[in-house]
Amino acid sequence: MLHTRVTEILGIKYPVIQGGMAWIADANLASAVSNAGGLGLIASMSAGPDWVRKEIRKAKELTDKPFGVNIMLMSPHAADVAQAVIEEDVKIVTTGAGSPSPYMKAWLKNGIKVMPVVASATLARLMQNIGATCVICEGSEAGGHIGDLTTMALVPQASEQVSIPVIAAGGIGDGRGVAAAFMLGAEGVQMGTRFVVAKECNVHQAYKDKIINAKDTDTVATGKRLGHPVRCLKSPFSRQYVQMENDINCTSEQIEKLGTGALRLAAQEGNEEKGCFMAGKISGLIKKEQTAQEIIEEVFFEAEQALLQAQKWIKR
Ligand code: TUI
Repeated sequence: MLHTRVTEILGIKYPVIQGGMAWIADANLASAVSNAGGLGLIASMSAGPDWVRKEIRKAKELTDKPFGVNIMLMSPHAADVAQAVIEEDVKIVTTGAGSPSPYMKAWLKNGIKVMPVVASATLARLMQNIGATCVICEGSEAGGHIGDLTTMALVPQASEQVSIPVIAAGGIGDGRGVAAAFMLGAEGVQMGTRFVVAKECNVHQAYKDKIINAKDTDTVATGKRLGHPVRCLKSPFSRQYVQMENDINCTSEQIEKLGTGALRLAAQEGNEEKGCFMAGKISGLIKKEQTAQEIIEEVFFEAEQALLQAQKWIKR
């Protein structure tokens, strides 16, 4: 059993949290992960507070275990969702794609544990200073909106800068990844892509098949020119996007327009031409659909084996 400050603080069995994946992480997936002993998350993405309230109430019916809500700070509805989680008595919030500082005081006053996703050690320290419970350090191997540092470089540097627990994210898809993250200073992990192929994940089957059939070099970071890189699987969409980014005659507005709605097309419709299939660099390792419970139990069995067997390298 891996027991850390993360399992203790969050009241969960395994030190794993599910990524707050837009258009993917709903009450069904979140409750399945929580029931399996991890921390499930509902992704608020760009949805309004009413949708988020509905999913929170659904999750409360599906699990009596802790779960949280991920708030995407670039969303036009971020402030309303930040208030809705207080009113719905959510106990744990993770944030992404920006700084949660405008909402921090209100959340902490209401006893909410806040775990911001950051892409740098500097921001990790800043989050600790404003009251974060843990910090999720996400490397650029992750799917979706990414920073610049890799998990390998970010996690040890952030671990040196903060005393709160570090949760590693980006490029972790099996027990070896968990063991490696722990060696870098993490006390928990976040997995996104591996949970996309969970049986309880309602994403379109084509999305799951694309991850299962992907090889190691099948992801690409789009959106660098617009200043918000997004990692997704290579596809007709990503090829056109990159082509437009490299074309000086294409305006930022034209590129932005291509991306609008592309994630929904992938997640809900499995649209192979126009969909943006966000996924991490670890996609090539993911080979089958499993229940959330099978995923978590397998990953942590492997992690314990890896950590125990690491002793074999030491010669006394
Ligand atoms: O947020 C994510 N992943 C996401 S959000 C998303 S929706 C979206 N779609 C299209 C374009 C942009 C977003 C899809 N995937 N992960 C967490 C994360 N947060 N990664 C990086 C960051 C981050 C970046 C900058 C956190 C803080 C930050 O701070 C900058 C600042 O405000 O100082």
